[in-house]
Amino acid sequence: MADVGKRFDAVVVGAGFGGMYMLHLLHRSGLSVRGYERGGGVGGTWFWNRYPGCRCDVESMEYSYQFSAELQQEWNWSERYSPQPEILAYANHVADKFELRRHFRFNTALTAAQYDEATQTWRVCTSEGETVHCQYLIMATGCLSSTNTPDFPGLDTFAGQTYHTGAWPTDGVDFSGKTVGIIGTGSSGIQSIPLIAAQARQLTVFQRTPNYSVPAQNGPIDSARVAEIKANYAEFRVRNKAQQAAFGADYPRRGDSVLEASAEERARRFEEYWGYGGFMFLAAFGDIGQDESANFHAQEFVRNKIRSIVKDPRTAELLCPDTLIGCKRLCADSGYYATFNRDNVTLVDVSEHPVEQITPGGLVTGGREYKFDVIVFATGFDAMTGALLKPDIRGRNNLALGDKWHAGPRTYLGLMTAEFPNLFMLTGPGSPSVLANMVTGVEQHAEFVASLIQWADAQGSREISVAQPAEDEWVEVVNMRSRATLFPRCNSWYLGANVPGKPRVFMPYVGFPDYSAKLAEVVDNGYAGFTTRGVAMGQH
Ligand code: NA7
Repeated sequence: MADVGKRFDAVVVGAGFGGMYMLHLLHRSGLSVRGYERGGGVGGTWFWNRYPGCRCDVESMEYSYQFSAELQQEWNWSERYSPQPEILAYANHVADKFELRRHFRFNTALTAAQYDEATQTWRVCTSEGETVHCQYLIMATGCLSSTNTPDFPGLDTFAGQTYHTGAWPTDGVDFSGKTVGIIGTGSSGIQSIPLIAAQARQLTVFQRTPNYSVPAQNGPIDSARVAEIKANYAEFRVRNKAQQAAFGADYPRRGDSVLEASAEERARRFEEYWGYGGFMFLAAFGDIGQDESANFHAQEFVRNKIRSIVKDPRTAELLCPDTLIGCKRLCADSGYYATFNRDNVTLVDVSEHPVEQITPGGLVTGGREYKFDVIVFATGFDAMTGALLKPDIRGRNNLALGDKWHAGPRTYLGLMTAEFPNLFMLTGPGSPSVLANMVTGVEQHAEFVASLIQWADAQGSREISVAQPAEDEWVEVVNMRSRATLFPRCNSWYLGANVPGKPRVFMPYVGFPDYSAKLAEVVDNGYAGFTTRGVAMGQH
């Protein structure tokens, strides 16, 4: 039965890695906590993204919780990069081990939340008709959880099946004997295309912008390496947290300039890093992310790889990006480019002639209709702000979060936004979030929020908020850091560029170690930038 009027110390929204750990910490510290999750189970991203080939682009030994040494030791990964089913199994294992499920209401989304100044609590409404009150509201709703399906005319008229990679059916999809169209060649498209191609009768890929992809070089996990890491997991974690993106500590990030290297050394180094696989390709030289001419050499290497893999020269050229490499998130694949050598795969460039219409039989682009049994949308997400702005969240003076953020998100540390007391975000815009190992990021935020709540509680405070100047300064810091990189120079979802009408603001904070140092400094200075207020005790 739906709860109406019940009161909790805290409500946590989302049962992904962030929400599960946040709930665990708050419950352990003695607070009454209710969790809401719109999915039917735990796992967040890994609950929804069940498309074929879905796997993490951070290595298995790194993409996991570090708060429990026992958990770290007992769990065994089978591949260097974990496939989605294994990560989902891990999330379920964590939920069982720490008895988290009983605190969550599943298949229940947050629809609205309103702050009540008089009681210093949030009134929270859900899709299932629950209305509860809580002191603290914590949005652990993920950075890539609100799917983006472009508003194609005729979308509802299609007679076949449509699927979005980010909301894949629990039972999977059988493409055998089917004629399939897929729109989108970001990470989800690049991971799923080889597997769909292997099953479908015919696959047509609609590409608006080619993306750079480096082979993941995935395979069975190296058991000797696992033993080595497990023998000293804590130190491994410390090494990783000292990295810009909080992963990849054990393979050298080279600091020298590609521009100063000889042609032979450039070729040798890029080949070595291509062979190692994944994101580390960008660490082959120190200036790929900073300098456009340096970046060009890395681009050329990948373009030449594409040309050497893809047999049809016209298709190869269409697959070659001409943008900065690493500016959009680099993709890690298993056999993506070679898939275009298959007889049953066709690439259609929609950069000049967009998808005009979905018809009952398929879709139209460039004045031609393509017929399909199934259309897959690998069209990405309303990243970072989408899930926060979906519910109607209102702070002081009935201010809507959407109105406050009409020109882009504004936060202090990616954790809170002024005028919305007692509302926290985990890995919100303005924190390293998607530019770092997400599990490390959510753990850091959950621990920070739990400590801040305890600290405020110890002072008799019932309200935590952010001082406006602290937020304004932080927004400037985030902007300044992104301007020192090449990130703002392309149309990525980091900037909201993939969603029509979304304000163009670079959302993540660049650099996990500096961010961690900032959090430590804030704590050392008595949670500088945050303010507390108590009903009984008056102003602090
Ligand atoms: P992405 O990386 O945002 O990719 C979405 C793709 O869909 C991208 O190729 C887009 O082209 C394409 N797209 C979006 N709208 C359209 C329309 N209207 N017509 C044609 N093509 C379109 O999302 P993913 O799910 O692949 O990956 C997201 C992250 O998840 C990834 O970075 C990893 O961190 C995990 P565009 O490039 O915008 O021209």
